[in-house]
Amino acid sequence: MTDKTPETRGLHELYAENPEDADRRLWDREVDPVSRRGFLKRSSLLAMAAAVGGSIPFADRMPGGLIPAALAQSEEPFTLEGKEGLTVLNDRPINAETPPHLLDDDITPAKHMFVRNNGIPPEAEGIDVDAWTLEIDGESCETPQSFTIADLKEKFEHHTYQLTVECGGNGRSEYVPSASGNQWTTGAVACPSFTGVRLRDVLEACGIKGDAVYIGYYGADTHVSGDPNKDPISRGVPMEKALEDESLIAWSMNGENLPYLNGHPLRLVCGGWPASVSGKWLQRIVIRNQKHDGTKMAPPSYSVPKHPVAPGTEVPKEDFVTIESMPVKSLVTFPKSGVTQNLGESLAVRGHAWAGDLSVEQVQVSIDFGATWQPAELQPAPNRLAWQRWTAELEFPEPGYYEIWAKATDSEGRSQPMVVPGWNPKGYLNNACHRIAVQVA
Ligand SMILES: Nc1nc2c(c(=O)[nH]1)N[C@H]1C(S)=C(S)[C@@H](COP(=O)(O)O)O[C@H]1N2
Ligand SMILES: [Mo]
Repeated sequence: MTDKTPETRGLHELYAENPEDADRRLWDREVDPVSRRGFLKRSSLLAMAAAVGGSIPFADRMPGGLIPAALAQSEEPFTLEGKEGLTVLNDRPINAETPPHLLDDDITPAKHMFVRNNGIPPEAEGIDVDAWTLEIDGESCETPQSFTIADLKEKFEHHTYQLTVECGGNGRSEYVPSASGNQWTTGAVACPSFTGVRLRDVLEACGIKGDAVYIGYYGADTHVSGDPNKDPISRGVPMEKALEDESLIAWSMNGENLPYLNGHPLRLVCGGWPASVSGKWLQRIVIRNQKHDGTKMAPPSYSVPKHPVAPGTEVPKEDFVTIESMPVKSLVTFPKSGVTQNLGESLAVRGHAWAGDLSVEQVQVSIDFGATWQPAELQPAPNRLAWQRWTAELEFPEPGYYEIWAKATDSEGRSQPMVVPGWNPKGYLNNACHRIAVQVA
């Protein structure tokens, strides 16, 4: 791992002494998370240092809530490097989602791909692409091997797929009682084009023993506590998913290096499943003879109750199942919610729909709060596990306030619910219909 900068060492020491107190002293600040400009609620020192343009030697003496003058006196809103227009939900660690109208592109540009970090990313300056290695081992690996990125590029065939990656907690903010975790609305989803080698080809080159059932990943990010023995996250997928054509070890997104916050220089991408299985800053993959037992594999992480439960129910660990394929879902990406439309003119509406491992069979739209539905035009996916474009032309009968609702149905006949679906303790899998507002004048 890369060396820690002085300011992170300060933070880690504070955590070691008294995590609660360190948290309160450094991060808890009652700043309105929406209107705050410049500085962020519970900012991490790394983000703060990046924002002010250098390390902060006396960071541990900064009063909680202090907005660095470098930011307070700046007209520029706080931005994440390489990201534009994202809503930052949290920055310890950094988590940011994309407003729906910025997801309108067929292929999500890097600047609009959401960021979900469970830990502290490896320091950007410390990432040496030429020296980066990927270890393949685990009890069900016949011949453990280590590959540089150049080895991967040279030894295996390259493949490019557009892949939908959606955080399992996308939509969490709508659950009542609320679930802890990032309060994603609709923007923890993206569908960029990834290039890399097939996970299958690399695993097969190392030999998969007959008893293999699962793979697990490890990344170069570190636990927020600073404890080097803890992983921020280490998840994986069953062998069948790992061996699919579209499961990639990728170095490139949309023809460029992966963005730093999205896992540069190497990441796993298993489209259609909770994006938490797509390990970033990928350093090691283990082939397991049992279900992977890394951090955030055990319930309640990325798990839902086996059977529906009443909102607020406490669910025993043994009653959970791990989330696999994500449910059918769609977004209205054009126009932006709140537009004004002239009466008598038709409105071109569009968006995307996706359905985990399945394809989308139909998208319907409604302008009368779901009383009647009309079919949208639906394009096939460019490849399996990529979202599908839908379009519709809508006419409005009279002036006033309308909502456009969109509803997708998957290839097995399951549709999106109009209301928030089955409550679960961690607020996963909210695939309720997306809607936007239109004023017709
Ligand atoms: N190493 C590592 N990989 C990770 C994570 C992480 O925190 N560390 N977060 C996971 C989760 S929960 C999600 S939703 C996706 C987010 O990918 P993105 O930040 O590129 O959008 O990465 C996954 N892979
Ligand atoms: Mo996630």
